[in-house]
Amino acid sequence: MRSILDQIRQARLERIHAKLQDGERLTFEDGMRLYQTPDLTAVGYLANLVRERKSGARTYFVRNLHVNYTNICNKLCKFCSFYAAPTSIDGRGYVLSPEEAAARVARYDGESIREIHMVAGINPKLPYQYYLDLLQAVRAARPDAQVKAFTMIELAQIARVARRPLAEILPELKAAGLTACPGGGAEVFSDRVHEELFRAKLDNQGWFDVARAVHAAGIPSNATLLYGHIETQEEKVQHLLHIRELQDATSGFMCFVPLAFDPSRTELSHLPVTTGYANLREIAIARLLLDNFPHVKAFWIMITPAVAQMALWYGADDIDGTVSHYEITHALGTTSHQQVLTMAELIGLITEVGREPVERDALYNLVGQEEAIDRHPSVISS
Ligand code: V47
Repeated sequence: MRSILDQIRQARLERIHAKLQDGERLTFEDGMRLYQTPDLTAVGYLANLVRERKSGARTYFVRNLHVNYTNICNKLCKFCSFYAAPTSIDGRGYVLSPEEAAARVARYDGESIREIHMVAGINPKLPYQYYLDLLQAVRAARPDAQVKAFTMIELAQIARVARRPLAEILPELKAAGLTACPGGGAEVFSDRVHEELFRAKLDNQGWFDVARAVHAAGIPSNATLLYGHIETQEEKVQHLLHIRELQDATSGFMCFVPLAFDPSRTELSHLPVTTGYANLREIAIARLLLDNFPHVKAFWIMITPAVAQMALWYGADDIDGTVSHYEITHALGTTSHQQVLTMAELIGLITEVGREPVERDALYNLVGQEEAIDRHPSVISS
């Protein structure tokens, strides 16, 4: 009978396996090899070794909800179905006032919410004070929840309208309630893809500069990769290595989130949706290349609960959360557009596959326990 070691040998992953056993860092060539082998079981086995070394059987989840405060956006990214252009006259564009955003959050009064995930379009009309008021209003409505808000793109815009350097405004945003930042806006760090799909958006170097400033201000963040559109395997490996390099410098990233591209209602609607195979492979390869990231997330809302559950054996140790109200996209290839999981469903998904559910807050502190294992370095120092 063929063992997993035979399989690793046949997939020509022996060298990578040996490196992982020795705690040696993987290279660009290793990343390419991982993409080129069709044997996902072998790649997943390796990713699971790293996952278990870092987190054991623990699978993190958070009781969270999403607020998208405006869909008006001047970046016109070809992969996005969420935005309404500032010039659009179809009436789809909206902006939530700080009070309206607070009212959305307050709707969940009586339910335990630990993280409010707040991202939106780049709306050129919003002044600096709006963002401070928004944070304060949401925070006041749910003082028990932490606010994880604003991608690097939004932060660049906030500094632009404030007409002040980021290093100056970040402490003010923090004082107003900003606890952490989500990973979005990174897309793929490739000048070619930037030019093709999101030309008007902050360039790759700009994203890194903002992330560096955010981490220097003691605000941890996530990082993402948007895959499944026009990117190449080389570009994805480069993307992961760039992020790994920045993490070496700042230690400010908590979690990596591969985001599966949903082509529906976008300018790229002719492209197919990503497969379960591709989604598991992205998670596994990210886990293997990003040796300095504490966590890798399976974002169930995009890849479906069924695939996210499998991902817990392919490198992911975080399954996001109960997520109420996600507007950016819907779960791929589904007609149900399931956007909420109850706690019981989420915990059931985790335990069914022999993993241990662990409730966390936005900073990966354990909820309901005195001690925070896995506390993030930049959180301790902040
Ligand atoms: O930057 C836009 C992506 C991101 C599409 O940090 C799309 O925990 C798929 O930041 N298909 C925003 N993705 C969302 C984001 C995020 C989401 C979940 C978890 C976390 C986290 C962060 O959504 C954008 C872009 O990469 N996006 N359009 C689309 N059609």
